[in-house]
Amino acid sequence: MRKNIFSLFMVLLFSLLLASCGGSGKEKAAENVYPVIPKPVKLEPQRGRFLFNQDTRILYYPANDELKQIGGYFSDLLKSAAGFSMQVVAADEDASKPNTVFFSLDTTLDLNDEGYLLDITTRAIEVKARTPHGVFYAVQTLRQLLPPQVDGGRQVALSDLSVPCAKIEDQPRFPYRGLHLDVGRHFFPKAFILRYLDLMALYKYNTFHWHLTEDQGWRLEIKKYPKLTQVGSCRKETLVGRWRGEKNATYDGKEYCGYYTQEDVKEIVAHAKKLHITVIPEIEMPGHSLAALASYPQLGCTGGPYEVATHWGVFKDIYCAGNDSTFKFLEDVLTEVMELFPSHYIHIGGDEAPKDRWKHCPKCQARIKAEGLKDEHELQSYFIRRIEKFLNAHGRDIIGWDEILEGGLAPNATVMSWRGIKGGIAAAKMHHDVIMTPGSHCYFDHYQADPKTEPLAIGGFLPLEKVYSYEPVPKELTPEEQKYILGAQGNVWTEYMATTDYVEYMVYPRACALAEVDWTPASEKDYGDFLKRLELNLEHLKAMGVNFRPLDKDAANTQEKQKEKEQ
Ligand code: TNX
Repeated sequence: MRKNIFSLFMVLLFSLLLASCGGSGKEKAAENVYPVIPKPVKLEPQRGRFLFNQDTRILYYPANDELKQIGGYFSDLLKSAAGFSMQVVAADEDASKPNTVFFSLDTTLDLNDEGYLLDITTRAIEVKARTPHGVFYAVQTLRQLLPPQVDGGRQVALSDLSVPCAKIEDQPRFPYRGLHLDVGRHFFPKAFILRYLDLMALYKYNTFHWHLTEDQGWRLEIKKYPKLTQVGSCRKETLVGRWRGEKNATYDGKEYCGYYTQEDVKEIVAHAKKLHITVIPEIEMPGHSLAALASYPQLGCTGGPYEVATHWGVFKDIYCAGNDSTFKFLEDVLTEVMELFPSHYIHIGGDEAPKDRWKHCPKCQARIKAEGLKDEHELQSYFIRRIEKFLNAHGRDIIGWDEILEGGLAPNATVMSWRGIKGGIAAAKMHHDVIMTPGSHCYFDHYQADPKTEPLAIGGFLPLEKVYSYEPVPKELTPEEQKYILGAQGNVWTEYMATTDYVEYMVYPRACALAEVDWTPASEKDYGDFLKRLELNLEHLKAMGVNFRPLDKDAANTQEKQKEKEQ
């Protein structure tokens, strides 16, 4: 009996001890939160935190300029919040030291080129990747694990300057993760473009599609054709409200101008490079070209005169395809574009080009005959192929909107599928690369809620959850064909976005959702979990003063409506 009581006592004591250890351990682990977006492929939470202090150093191995640069970038990120700069030093061996952030490259890792391993312990932070891209993305993950005030550059108490311990294995699902910006309809200053890129990097986007030319404005300095910016970068006024045809239009009577100098572009491209972002310029042809025609009327079929457009829509005056001087002009422009932009791809537009003028243009008709083309669609195809040949000869490839499929696809073109996913499917079946940007899920110019409760937008309805639900690989494709889907892109057309604040309101947090579509394996996606992470993650954007659309706005709207009903 006594023995029994003794063993019962021992068992009780032992289980109490166990429970208290396990309990406190769990609590400790539970203190750590990981609001990382896009969600890493694998994240094992660990107890404890790594604390940064004056003596924390960034070590990199091997001695590699890109790693050194990423170290400098990370040190700069922390500088104002920490009140000190971490030293960035080349390591003499491939081993981490206590109180260091250790970057190393290892080409034998079983990851893709943008993947990384991140091991955060109380002793040190270790980052391993095959290439510097992966190291850069590990730093973005660290950035999201740090207190949000760090992103705001505000001083943080040293005791708060820490990241939660974890073991992370991460890599992107798609190699193309894009965000676009139309600076033709509205022009945004260089400082905003730099900030747009900073935010893209935070969410691991790697491609900025910069839509630089439009009917309503030509925004890129071209030295050989100064009128493009002297004339083409200004419109005499702008439509007020929604476009409902000329009869119902009112204009603001204010001249609207803006363009980027080549120096601006160089700065933007260099900044993007540091953020591991490729800038793909878009020079629209043959449509959306009124600003160019207004500058050089001989480029159109009728010879003009033309005016830079003052309202939105699709215009009938486009580059003349019968005119050899059109191609000379475009080749000259593209030559300067290639000097400014090192990107492998140049986007040549190709969308929304009505064939009305070509039908009645003797030169275009003569071209159709001479080239043995069937119709104006084949003439568009001839146009794009000719430009493609020129760019291919200079080692570049073209991307075009899905209209470039009509009349025959240029041999090496990548297709951006925007009118739904049909174009993407057709192109992949023809073994052409595809970027998915269907209006249904990727158009950040569409409404995010009931239009009555939102600022004026172009139309549509694309709430956050719908963006999140997007699956870029169409079921219709075989596994072999699926490989042609390079990724998805969010498009930001700015007809109705006149201010940088409004652009941010439309892009965030929808761009956070699309970032996860592009990065995280489909099987790991979970909207509820995303929302929980997003709520915390948005504190980073708040700290940076980003005018994102608040998550509780829908709830607030519903409450408003409820109140109205009750009154
Ligand atoms: C269609 S998407 C366009 C743009 C407009 C946009 C508005 C595409 C290739 N062309 O010119 O701005 O719709 O949503």
